[in-house]
Amino acid sequence: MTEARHRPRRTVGDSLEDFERDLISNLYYQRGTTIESASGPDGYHTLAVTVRDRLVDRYARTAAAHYAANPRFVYYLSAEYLLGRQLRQNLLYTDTERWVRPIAEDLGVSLEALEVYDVEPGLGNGGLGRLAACLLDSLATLDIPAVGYGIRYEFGIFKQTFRDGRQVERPDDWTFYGNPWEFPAPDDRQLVGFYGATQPDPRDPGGLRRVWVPGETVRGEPRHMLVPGYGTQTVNIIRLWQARASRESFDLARFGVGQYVEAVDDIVRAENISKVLYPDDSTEPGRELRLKQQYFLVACSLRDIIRRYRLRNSGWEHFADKVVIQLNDTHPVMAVTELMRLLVDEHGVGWDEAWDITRRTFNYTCHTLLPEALETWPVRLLERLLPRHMEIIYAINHFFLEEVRAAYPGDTDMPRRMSIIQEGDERRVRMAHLAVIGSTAVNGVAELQTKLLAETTLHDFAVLWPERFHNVTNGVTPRRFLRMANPRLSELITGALGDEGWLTDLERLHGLGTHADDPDFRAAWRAVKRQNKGDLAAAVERATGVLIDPDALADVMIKRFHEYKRQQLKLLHVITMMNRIRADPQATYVPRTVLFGGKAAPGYLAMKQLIELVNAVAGVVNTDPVLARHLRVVFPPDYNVTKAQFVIPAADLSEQISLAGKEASGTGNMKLALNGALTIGTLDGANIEIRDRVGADNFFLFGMDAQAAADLRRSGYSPRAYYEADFELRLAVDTIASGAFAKGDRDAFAPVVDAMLHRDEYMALADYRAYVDCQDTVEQAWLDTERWTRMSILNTARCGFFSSDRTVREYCERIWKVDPVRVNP
Ligand code: GP0
Repeated sequence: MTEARHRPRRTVGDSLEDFERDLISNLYYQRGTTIESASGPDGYHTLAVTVRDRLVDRYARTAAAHYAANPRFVYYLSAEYLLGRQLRQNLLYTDTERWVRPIAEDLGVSLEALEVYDVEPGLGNGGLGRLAACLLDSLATLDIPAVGYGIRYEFGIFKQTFRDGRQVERPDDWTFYGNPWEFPAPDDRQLVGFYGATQPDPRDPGGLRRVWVPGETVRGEPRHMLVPGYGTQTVNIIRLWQARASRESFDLARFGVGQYVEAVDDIVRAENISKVLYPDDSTEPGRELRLKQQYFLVACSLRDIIRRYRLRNSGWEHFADKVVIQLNDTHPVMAVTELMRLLVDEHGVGWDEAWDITRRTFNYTCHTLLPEALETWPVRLLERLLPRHMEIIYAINHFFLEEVRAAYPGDTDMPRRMSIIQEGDERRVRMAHLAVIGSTAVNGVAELQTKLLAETTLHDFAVLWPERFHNVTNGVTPRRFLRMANPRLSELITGALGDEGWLTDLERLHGLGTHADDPDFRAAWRAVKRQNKGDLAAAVERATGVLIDPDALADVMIKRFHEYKRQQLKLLHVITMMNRIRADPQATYVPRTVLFGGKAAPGYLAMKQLIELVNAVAGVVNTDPVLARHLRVVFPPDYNVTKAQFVIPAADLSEQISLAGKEASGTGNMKLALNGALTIGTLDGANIEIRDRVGADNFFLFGMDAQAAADLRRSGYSPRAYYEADFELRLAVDTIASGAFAKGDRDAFAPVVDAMLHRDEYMALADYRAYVDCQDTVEQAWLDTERWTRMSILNTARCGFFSSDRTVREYCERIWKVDPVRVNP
């Protein structure tokens, strides 16, 4: 490895001629075909591997630089990643698009036509998975030695289709045509145990060291994908584990007596572990297979981390200096117990030293304020599935509670509240408690959420260990969400600022501020938005058959369907607009297109009904000649990263209307504002920080703040009272109840009406009036085109803070304490 002759050299040329030669050779030798007979997938795969090879060179040099420097590494553990399409990204990061265009043109194919084969790996649900991808992008861009670990689900997030307006889920067979971006690394496979029993270790009689004899073992095989940095040589990797049956799983005896199917039972069971992503966002289904997935990820990744540590280090004294592990939410928190087990049981490190190493190694990010999103696992399940880990949890808890009792002598309630074990009919393990106890730093993802975490969910911990609590406000990568998604605006920005430096130093967007008052620049800004809206209109028509007017106000709500996010509030506004037009068809209205995008968890019936209602409302609005003159409602199915990249550049208005105190951060809010959409939003999550930066004049604020919402709840909230008191609200709810969206069937949406009037868990009705009035203010602002454009420019100009580069820098300085390692060209 250190010998010069073994050092990676540049093996691919970097001229157009080299690229073209490699393309033809890859088509011939990798796909076994020629230009004359190549299919679309042949073309895509060939282009993909040709671009990929440029990154392999950089990766080899990165690996060599890291090996030589033996630096401190960041290991990011996440059950979800939403990486988005790879082809355009890698063309941009290798600066080869300028060659591909003319070559493709020569051959009579377009890049766009090949791109349809570029399937995005949908290995996540929503914000949490996309954040993981943005952070990896920024880590590489900032030359931080880092590896992302995850699961290679065979089926990612389901594909959403609509049948009669109802969400129908189809499997996401994303590897069907093969995935040219990943490299198998079968030599790095790991063995993972489950079930079985524990016994004393003769080497440590009566001590804490024990032996676990698993009842089942499964292999984890890694594949990695390359994660290039922008404008730098660094290429990091993400390692995704796939479950494979261990060699002994094939039951020869059964095969021999003709039980062919039964003979592979164990293989099927083992390989099921990485079969499918759980499609629940922010709710915890708590099934055994999910816990198996979590432990599988953790066990494989920790062994790999230790393997990598030992390449250049020995002993354990330096482990926590060379390794920092970030736990993305509670999903990988079993890593805390697994590292203890590896150190104590397998490597004979004493408990106290092992605990010190473990605690120094881990940090934990909490992404929620919803109690139902904080995972707990039944003790009985853990005892069965991971018996040794349960013992270790008891031991950790024992020492922890001693500390609590010492800090609060005589207080019996405190140990009960802080314990890792939640007592009750069914005793459960609180993963968030284990995470905080086992970590050096705990962070929230926006200022308000961090504050509320410390005041509510994790209050006792924040009092005991205030130094552990940090805020690191989320960010988004400007490469994917501005440069790639919005090339026209990027060009305009680069023209105004003089160079592309803003792409890696997003605060430079401030320089656009002075252009906000230049009429020519404003006109150019508007022209870009108008063109983007034209593109979107064409895509929406293809997807839904509905024509939309590119000059109408593009009002978008794109996110998972969840009650706390309040799509129902948006819908009440749509119905109110409808009712106003019907009441006075001759009046003038601001033309508006309302675009919804998002999936509901397959078991979340209330949200699936709401999706059905959105589609039903769209059906009525779009086909009524009077309504459709002013208003369109569209809901293209299967919202994902690829579609986000189409919608976000075309948006005028960004809907961020969660009940204050519920949305941890939001990141779509940042992407939209960065692309010049104005936000209508509550004081929730990162909305607050966006408003602070873009200025109150350039943000449409409405509704209760978190305090007012909590007060209202405490005083006994009655949605009915709001319904009775507000004529337009009553009319909107009654319109649904009347069956107007179900061909007169009053029962069809009765559960939606019932939920609004009798529960309204997230107090949409309480914020309705403020919201609708604020939408009127939006329309006043929209009519003043020059003013709107100025606001739009200022949103982009002042959102530089929300780059994930800034987020990663904060993690590096405050939590990870890591330094960059430069990779030479
Ligand atoms: C939070 F708890 N988030 C969870 C979860 O299970 N899944 C998930 O996507 C999201 C938050 O809801 C968020 O506010 C946040 O910005 C994101 O995590 C990244 O921190 C909006 O998606």
